[in-house]
Amino acid sequence: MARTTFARGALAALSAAALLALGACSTTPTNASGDGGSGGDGGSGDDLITIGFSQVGAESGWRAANTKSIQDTLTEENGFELSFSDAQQKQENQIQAIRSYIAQGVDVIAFSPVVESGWDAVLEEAKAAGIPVILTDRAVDSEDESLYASFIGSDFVLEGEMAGEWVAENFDGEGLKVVELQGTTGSAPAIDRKEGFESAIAGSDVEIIDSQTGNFTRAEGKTVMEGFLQAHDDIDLVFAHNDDMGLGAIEAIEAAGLTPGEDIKIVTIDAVKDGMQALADGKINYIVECNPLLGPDLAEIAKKVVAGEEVEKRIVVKDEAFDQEAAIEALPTREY
Ligand code: GZL
Repeated sequence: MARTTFARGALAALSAAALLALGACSTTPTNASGDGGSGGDGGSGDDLITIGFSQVGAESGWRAANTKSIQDTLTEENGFELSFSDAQQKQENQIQAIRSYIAQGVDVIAFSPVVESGWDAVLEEAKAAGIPVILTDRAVDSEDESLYASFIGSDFVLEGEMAGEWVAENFDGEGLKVVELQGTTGSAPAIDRKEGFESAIAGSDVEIIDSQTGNFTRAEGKTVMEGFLQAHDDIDLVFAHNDDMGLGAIEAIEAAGLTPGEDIKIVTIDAVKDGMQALADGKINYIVECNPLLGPDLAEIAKKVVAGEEVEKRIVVKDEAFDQEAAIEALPTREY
């Protein structure tokens, strides 16, 4: 299934063309290596796009794959000088990183906002400094869309709907009791996946009997699931907002002497390798993909933005879904 609004091959050709165009009208480099310099070529050649990227953290297999895609794509040979920071899932660290990129005078800033709210002030500072900002993966709830040039990411409401539709189609009429492991509180994927799942099960007799954040991590997903198992003796299914929390739930379910995928069904979102292996093994029952390979799209949009070209405000990454048979088939060639 086509993954994004760009076909992969066309994207590569466009990137090469953009790189040649940039070489012809080299951007005056700004020193993004953090030594406080401004102007000059920063010793990295004078036709590289300096880009500052603030990453959420390293909380999940999805995030590791997303970081690898960005770092493997935003390379000098592709025309970039990348400054990368890991915010350890703290908004204040992302704001600090964005301010440092502004001070360095990079050509473009990109980031995946850990939560939706609280970005207007720092985005206004970037705008005042004339530095375009690209959102990847997660959205911000800023009213003023001029604060960012483009947002590249999946449709999280649709992902929640795809998960809920599978549950309703397979279990409506059975009085199914569901517990929900939510992603990071206040994050776009947690808010939207919850919304989509609830809309898809509306009208069925599927009931969410408990819901709590596991912050997208395996450890916290396990801890919350242990609490659910102590509080409820009628859990039929776990809806986890990402594979990692689902994998933590598997550990808790097995420790309780139950069989994941059978005694308690599990539905997750991401489709990273560990989750797909659990699906192939029958411990997870259905996974909705959230493709993390955003590096090529980000590179293409960053080149266009720096070249002053119009870009799409919203680029929706296309996702698919997997049952056990599809997972077994996909695993051998899966990129992440
Ligand atoms: C989704 C991304 C989420 C993943 C989690 O685009 O923001 O964050 O679903 C990750 O695995 O931690």
